[in-house]
Amino acid sequence: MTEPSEDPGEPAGPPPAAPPAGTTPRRGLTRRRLLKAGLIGVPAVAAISAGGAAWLWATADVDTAGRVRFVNRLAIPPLATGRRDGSGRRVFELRARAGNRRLRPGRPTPTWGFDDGHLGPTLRAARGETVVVNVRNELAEATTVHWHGMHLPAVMDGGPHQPIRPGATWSPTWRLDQPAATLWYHPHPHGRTGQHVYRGMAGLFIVDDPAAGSPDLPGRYGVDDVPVIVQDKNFGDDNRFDESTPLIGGVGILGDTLLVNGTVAPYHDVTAERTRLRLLNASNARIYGFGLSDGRPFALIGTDGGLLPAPHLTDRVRLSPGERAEIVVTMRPDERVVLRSYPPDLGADFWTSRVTGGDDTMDVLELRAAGSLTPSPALPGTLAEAPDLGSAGGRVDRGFELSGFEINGRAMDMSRIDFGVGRDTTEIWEVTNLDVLPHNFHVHGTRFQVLSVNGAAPPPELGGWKDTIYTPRETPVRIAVRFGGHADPDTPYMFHCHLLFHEDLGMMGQFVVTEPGVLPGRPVMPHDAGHG
Ligand SMILES: [Cu+2]
Repeated sequence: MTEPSEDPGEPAGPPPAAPPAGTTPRRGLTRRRLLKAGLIGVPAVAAISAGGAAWLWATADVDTAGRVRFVNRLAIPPLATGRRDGSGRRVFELRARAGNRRLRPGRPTPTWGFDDGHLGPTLRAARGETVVVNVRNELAEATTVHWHGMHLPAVMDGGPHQPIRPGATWSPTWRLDQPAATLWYHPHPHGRTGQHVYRGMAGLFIVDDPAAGSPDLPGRYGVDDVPVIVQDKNFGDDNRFDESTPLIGGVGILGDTLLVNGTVAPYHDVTAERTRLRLLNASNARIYGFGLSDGRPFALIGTDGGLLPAPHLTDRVRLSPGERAEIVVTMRPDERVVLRSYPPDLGADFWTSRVTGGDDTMDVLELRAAGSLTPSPALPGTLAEAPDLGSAGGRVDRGFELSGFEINGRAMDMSRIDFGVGRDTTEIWEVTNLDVLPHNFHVHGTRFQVLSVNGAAPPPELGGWKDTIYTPRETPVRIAVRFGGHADPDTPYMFHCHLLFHEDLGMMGQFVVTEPGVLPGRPVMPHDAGHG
């Protein structure tokens, strides 16, 4: 546990006082400096001397455990429930724009985001509703807004084929038809996703499903139902985000400072016995192994696509970029406990793990329980129906090999549709990471059931709906993917590695959903689809 520190109170309205820094990562010669020196990259590892390798080994990890003074109240993204239009549709407004945030003492940090210029509001709507989101781009370059985890027509998906030019407004609309889940939105411009997300463009989209007879779970937004959007940053001169991509590791930016909902060194005042945390890994490359600092177990209740069949009591949850987890933490009055990221099991060799964040320990968020806590009901024994798309051992319809920043030997080409799938069909896919490097795998416009991992039945944490899955090296992951009712032979959905550096390098492909017997068409290329 970290020593409690003075509570400076919530920063007043704009312009807020600079919050105390709070973080002092242990690191002598930073990895970042090494990388800027161009010393290392995975291919270069073999070329460096044994002594150099030992030195790099000793300096390549980050450890902030017990070193973060939690002095800043956790910001809660504003909740947006939109307005009703004349047709009964729920209408949201989002403005993509640049901003400034006082994240640390000294100068404000230039950021990007939605509405107030950093991150974005939490959009919330119910299954069965039709939503419209008017996204106005006030940035100086084109961007897109992708609805990660949403089931919707490909033209509404917000991938690289739906750029929003500066000054333009894009108004996708779709009917929400999927179980309650914690989804999110972020830019997806071709080749620039990493930069836009790193600057701060990300927000939650919570789907409710009142008709499903929602189980009795903590549900007071920002009180005992708390968004936890985790991003890692490096700060450079004048408190600017350091956007330089290290050569070491081969996964892109790994930051030494965590922001939760845009807050450095955050704490949250806990006022109920049970608190639900909606964890989102909105980082470019970092993979987290979330746990609690005193080792207490917590209940994992939901993953990417919705609630698990039943709560899973555990003390760790691994999240790769794009993945979400909902956990419920039980506390007693006056307790303090830290949500911490422990070295995640990457399934990688020692060196790769070392240089891709696999040995890093980082304090995330301190939970501070009040002297008396509102009683919370016990967790229900069952939460949702288990996915039922298939079982392991059947035929594999399609295989995906992740290797060399390509999928099946091909890099992303916006004008090439890799394959078509039939509307209202289910396919079994097998995804295998053949690289030394960590990758994961995300499919747009749908959700999937994990059938097996390396031939074995999936562990409980993979027993619910997913849309993004970590793919350890040489470990075939078999998934059953359902393609719903939105057919469009010319507008593709994406499948890709969600490590944004890899995605931007082209580790992505495109598929279309077609009516039975209809062949894939040709994508209509947007004028400004190229690199900005
Ligand atoms: Cu990757």
